[in-house]
Amino acid sequence: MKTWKSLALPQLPGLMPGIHLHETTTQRVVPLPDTEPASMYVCGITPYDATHIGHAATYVAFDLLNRAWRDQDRTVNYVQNVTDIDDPLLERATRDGQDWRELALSQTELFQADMEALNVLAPDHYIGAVEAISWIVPEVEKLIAAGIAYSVPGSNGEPDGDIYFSVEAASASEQTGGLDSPWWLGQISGLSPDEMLTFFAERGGDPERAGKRHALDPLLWRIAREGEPLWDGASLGEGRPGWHIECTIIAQRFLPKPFIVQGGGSDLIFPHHEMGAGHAYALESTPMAQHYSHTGMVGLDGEKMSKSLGNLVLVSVLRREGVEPAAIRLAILAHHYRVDWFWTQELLENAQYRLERWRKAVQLAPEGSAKPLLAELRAALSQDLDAPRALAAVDAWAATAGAAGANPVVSERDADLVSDTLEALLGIQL
Ligand code: 5CA
Ligand code: ZN
Repeated sequence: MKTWKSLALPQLPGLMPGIHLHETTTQRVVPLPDTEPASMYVCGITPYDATHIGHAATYVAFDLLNRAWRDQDRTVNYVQNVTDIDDPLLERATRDGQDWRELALSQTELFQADMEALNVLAPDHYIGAVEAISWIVPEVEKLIAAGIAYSVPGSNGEPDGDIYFSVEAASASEQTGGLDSPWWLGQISGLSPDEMLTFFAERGGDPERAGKRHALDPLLWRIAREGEPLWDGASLGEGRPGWHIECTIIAQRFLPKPFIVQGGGSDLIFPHHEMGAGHAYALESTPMAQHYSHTGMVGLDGEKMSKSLGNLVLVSVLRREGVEPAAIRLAILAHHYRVDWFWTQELLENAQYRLERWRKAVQLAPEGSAKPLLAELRAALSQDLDAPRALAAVDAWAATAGAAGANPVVSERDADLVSDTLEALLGIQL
């Protein structure tokens, strides 16, 4: 699938130090490996509605990592999917009397325009689930042959032949260690069986489906139903893939095995990333990713912002209202990526004010001030992408640049380096 356009990154003197990132599995901030290429998969949108601030915050967070890696002069291989076939997309299309393909295409285009406006670097591979179906089918066939996937008989109006992943068959008999050991249920999320059941039911799973071997077994292949789109499934029969296997196969096809960072919002830890890791290990006997990283949830009016609840602040609507995208990005960056936070109008006003202050300050950049600021930003971002600390450093620098009574020598070179630093590391254009 075509992706969006990225601005060329300014070259900065020196390099970002070693990057440390929070690891969901161990709940610790740990150094990232420096193997080449730097590789990352971030779960993309399900395109049935427009990009809201929560989505944007997740992609801006991993954009900071992408920029940090590039500032280390690393080659980055960044893959993102688009879940352009799934139940919620079909339900919305049916509700609105729209063709599901048109809905997916129009919302994907809008997402790309939003990402471009927010100065999020484009992925190197942007892959739709539909594009991946012919790659998925033989992998599900392999899992069946290995006894790790099985067909469920029809019952209660469900047809014969849906294929499920057996979490018990795929699990290591002993829970041995960290991410470099065989997979078991709970390896990524650390959740209890009860917690898993709750999240599974809330997030697209079907614990009650009759005929499954284990309530938490996730769907790999949904056999065709009347009125639903279907694809050739070879020996599986016509149908469409389950959610987790799509991301697994796309990641495995375009990234090293294992790749470095699997990212997404914290709502994806379980079951999505847990099951994806299980599928990957079952197929390749190697872990999917070395590191799982998750962003906090953005909310509005006391609730998580979500398409299903409808409490949305849409990036495209703010843009249409004339809000500058850089201000939206700065409002996002004012929060550490791991915390949950709520969007308010005041946050946006503060961000606009901050942007103006920085723009004025850069006209007065004191000689010799840019390099220390660059070092501070690198230190902050290399420590778990600490954007609030980076923003505080720029604020402090801006305060000295504009300080009343101070009469520093204003330097154009420093102004240029500050602008380049903010653009390259924070994605903020002054
Ligand atoms: N297509 C799947 C992933 S394969 C999906 O979760 N799509 S989504 O459109 O629902 O979400 C897209 C990305 O935004 C995911 O990484 C998700 O974790 C993240 N996200 C969704 N809602 C929020 C929110 N309120 N705050 C922060 N991130 C969010
Ligand atoms: Zn995903």
